[in-house]
Amino acid sequence: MNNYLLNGLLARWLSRITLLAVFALPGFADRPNVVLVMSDDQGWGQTGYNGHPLLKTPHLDQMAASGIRFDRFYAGASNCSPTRATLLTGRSNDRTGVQTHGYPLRRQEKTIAQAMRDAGYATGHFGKWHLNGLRGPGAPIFKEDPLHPGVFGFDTWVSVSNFFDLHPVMSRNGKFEDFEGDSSEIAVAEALKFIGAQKDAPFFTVIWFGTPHSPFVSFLEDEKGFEHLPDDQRHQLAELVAMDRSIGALRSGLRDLGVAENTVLWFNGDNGGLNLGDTVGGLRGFKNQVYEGGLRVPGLVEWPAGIEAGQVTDFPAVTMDIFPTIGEIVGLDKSVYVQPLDGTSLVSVFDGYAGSRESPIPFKRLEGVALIDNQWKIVAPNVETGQFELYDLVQDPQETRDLTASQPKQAVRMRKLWDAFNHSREASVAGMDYPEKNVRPDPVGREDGVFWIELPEYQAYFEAWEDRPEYKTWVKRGRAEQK
Ligand SMILES: [Ca+2]
Repeated sequence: MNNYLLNGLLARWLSRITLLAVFALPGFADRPNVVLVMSDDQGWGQTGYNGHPLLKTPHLDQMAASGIRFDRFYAGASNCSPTRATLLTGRSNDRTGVQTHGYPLRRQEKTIAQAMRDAGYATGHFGKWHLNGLRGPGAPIFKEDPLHPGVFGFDTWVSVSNFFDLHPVMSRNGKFEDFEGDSSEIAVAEALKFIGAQKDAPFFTVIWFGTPHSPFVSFLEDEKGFEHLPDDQRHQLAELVAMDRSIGALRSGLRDLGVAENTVLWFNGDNGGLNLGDTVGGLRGFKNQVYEGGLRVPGLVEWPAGIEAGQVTDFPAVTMDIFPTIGEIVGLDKSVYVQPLDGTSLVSVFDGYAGSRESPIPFKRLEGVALIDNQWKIVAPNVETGQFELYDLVQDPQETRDLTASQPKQAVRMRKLWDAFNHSREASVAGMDYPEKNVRPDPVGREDGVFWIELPEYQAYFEAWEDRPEYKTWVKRGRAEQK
């Protein structure tokens, strides 16, 4: 390490110690607040700061300039529910029971929300949940649902089971409520209400947007500049314009409430972009694939009191890192995690660490697997075939040259890392990480997901919802299946 870097680190450590000394007063009132925000299907290339040719995201760009921007931030999996599970637990998704979208999170897992609630934080979830084993478009969640956000540590929630769009019906701690407006702006407004109500406790707030996931529905005024595009692309980008505006509302809302300075605001995507125009910034592959385009997503962290502005890093980071990072910042006990964790704390990266990552990042969703160890990546699009590919992501970020034959030592080393993870993953799948050393059947009939239209409690709403654009075809389908 050179002297310059050492002095820089020392200065930051000293300022952090000062910060801690100032904040080490009785009680927890000055511990940092945390707001975790996640978009739904936003590709790595779909931000202004990353050079999208048409889309402007001034608020995400400002957030990037005010904190640290991760140019190699990965979703923990290539689609929705699995990534959500990795974020809440710090563990690769298969370990948690969430093998693909629509699978429920096991109640034997321990979540960041439970840990924060137990540490004295007010906890809130706003938006898309998708961890209660329900498939189909986002429906409001019943208070009797055995896997609602409250079960996993969120005391306050305004949530839907899956993606949601304009003018949604959502569930406020189990009470159904109609909303008017853009889904991202609604989620942010509800989150800010929750944050503003916290007078004594620090807050842990999770905002999971339904944007820019299908159906692609947007306000006409947000389509400016995209008029020449096909309908789906035009609406998808317009949804992102509204989402970016909601990021602006969130950042200014935190400032207006006087809490922005000591709030960790984290933004990232939940999986790679769709095959829908310019979404992945030239990377290979799309959502549901384990090439970079399916996994690499926007990733930004802003925390004025703890992160120097204007940093850009190519340190490979992943949604599994969020729990251990917040755990280090807040000082959570190691007992809050189910082991093994796959994530690692990024606090040193926030402080300017530019070295390599110690632990590799594993990915597995159904038959698609990959493992990243700094510049190296092995990929098996279908692990059943036993065929792995090897890429050097620094020399070849587009994954065009399989180096398995020309770099046999690396290929063997990476394969060993994968095999070691896979062995450990199999033990987790069998329940060996839990005190009972097995998997509790959990809960009735939802182990691999169920469409909500099949459940009697939702069928009771068919008449009320049959004209809602987001449910129309689903209600029809549900009635056809009932016959
Ligand atoms: Ca998604």
